[in-house]
Amino acid sequence: MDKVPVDQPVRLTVKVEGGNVLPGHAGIVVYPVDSSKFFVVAAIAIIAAAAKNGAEAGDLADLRDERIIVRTSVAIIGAGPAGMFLAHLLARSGIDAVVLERRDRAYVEGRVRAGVLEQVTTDLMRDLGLAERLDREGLVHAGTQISLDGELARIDMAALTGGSAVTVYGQQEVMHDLFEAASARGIQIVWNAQDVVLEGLDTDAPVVSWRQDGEPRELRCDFVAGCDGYHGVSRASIPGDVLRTFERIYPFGWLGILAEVPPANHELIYANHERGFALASMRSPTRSRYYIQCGLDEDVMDWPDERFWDELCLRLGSEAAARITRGPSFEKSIAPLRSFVSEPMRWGRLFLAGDAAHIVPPTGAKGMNLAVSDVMFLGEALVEHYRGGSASGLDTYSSRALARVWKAERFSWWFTSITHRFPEMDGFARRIQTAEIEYIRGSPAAQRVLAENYVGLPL
Ligand code: RFL
Ligand code: PHB
Repeated sequence: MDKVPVDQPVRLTVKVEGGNVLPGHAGIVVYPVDSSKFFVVAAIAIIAAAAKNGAEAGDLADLRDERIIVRTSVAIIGAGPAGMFLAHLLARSGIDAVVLERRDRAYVEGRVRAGVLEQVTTDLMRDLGLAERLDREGLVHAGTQISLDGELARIDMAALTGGSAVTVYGQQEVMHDLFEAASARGIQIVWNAQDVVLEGLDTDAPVVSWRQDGEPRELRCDFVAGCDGYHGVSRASIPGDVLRTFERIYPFGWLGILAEVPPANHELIYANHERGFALASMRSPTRSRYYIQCGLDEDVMDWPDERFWDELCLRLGSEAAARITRGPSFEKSIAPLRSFVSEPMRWGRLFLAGDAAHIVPPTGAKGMNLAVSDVMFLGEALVEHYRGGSASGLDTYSSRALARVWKAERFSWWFTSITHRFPEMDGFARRIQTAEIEYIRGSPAAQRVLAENYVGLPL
């Protein structure tokens, strides 16, 4: 009995003879780590070790304290967009994977984050059979508006990029679709996995351990995909002398609200105003998402709805403000802005993907889309490894992913720098900024550069 699928507590029995294990009498209780299926391959090894220590049939009760050891091909840390898209990519190719998530499903699905999906992301959702609701409810945007001190100009992204567009569909909806399909497809997710520790990453037998309801658990695997976001454990498991990090912290944040009111405009408006940046976005024809640049030390409590609406209207200018419908916000939060990249994105058998490896300021709407392109590269490399035994995709993963990451970092940094008010900004800096936006408005070439980055560069 080498591989045992476990749906519920199961008693395996084996006979111990002269330190060897034969089908027979000794017992071990194996608990599932989650309600989903696990393959327990190490039970015999535990019993064999105990037998060598003199244990006999019927004498193995203390083995219940042993770690439950399960085995999979790829351990995925984190059930955010990176982890879940990778889980689906691997499942489609029949590669075993287990996703370990620190929080519960409601928490992950409830996080209000991204809103704009690149074509690469929507194409992948279609390819994975996850796009039924996206195709029904997603709002395809062929253009976007840039406002300078209240004066609007449209960038026709589709015309400038040969027909590419972005789709407004909230990250919460994406996560919902990923989780629903995961249950239907038997993708294993362990929720509430506490104190995850990664070991043996520089060997060919990595081990992931964690606590489940206080009980120790262990997962042996061939590879670990570190998809656990900026604050996760994966990047921190890479030795400091291997990792190089690059960072810009911006001296402001975004105060964002969600309100059940129709959007001001059918396309997004990115506004540069002398009082600071503002963004008019949406989630649906009846739900709006608005942001304003704010100080890092500000408190949402100091921003009652009326103050927010007043400031938003000022920054968007009278033309857009006239179309704003005010209403009570049901979500209000402040997010800091950061550019961050860690290199390399691979160490031994650990592969970082998404926010675990890099962060962009949200201005370019790139964070989740980059997480998706990372795992497309990684998924392809893992499939190549398991199908043909070739390691070349795994070997080039880091450089391939980083090449796209840095271009998105550049774009997000640049778009942030031309649309936000910086504390040290003097007259010269402000005039350079307005000249840059005026140049974009007047130059199809400049518009095209913006558009092709915004809709997403090719893989
Ligand atoms: P996530 O989403 O942070 O998921 C990581 C998961 O790992 C879990 N985790 C652990 N699990 C086990 N053990 C541990 N030790 C763990 N530590 C952490 C976490 O609980 C979590 O579930 O990373 P991922 O998958 O790389 O996805 C990244 C995206 O979520 C992020 O880049 C985007 O939300 C960024 N973003 C946007 N991206 C876009 O592409 N388009 C947008 O329009 C866009 N707008 C935004 C955004 C992010 C924003 N905020 C709040 C940062 C707007 C905002 C305001
Ligand atoms: C959003 O709708 O949340 C959103 C849209 C565009 C961005 C960032 C966030 O650039």
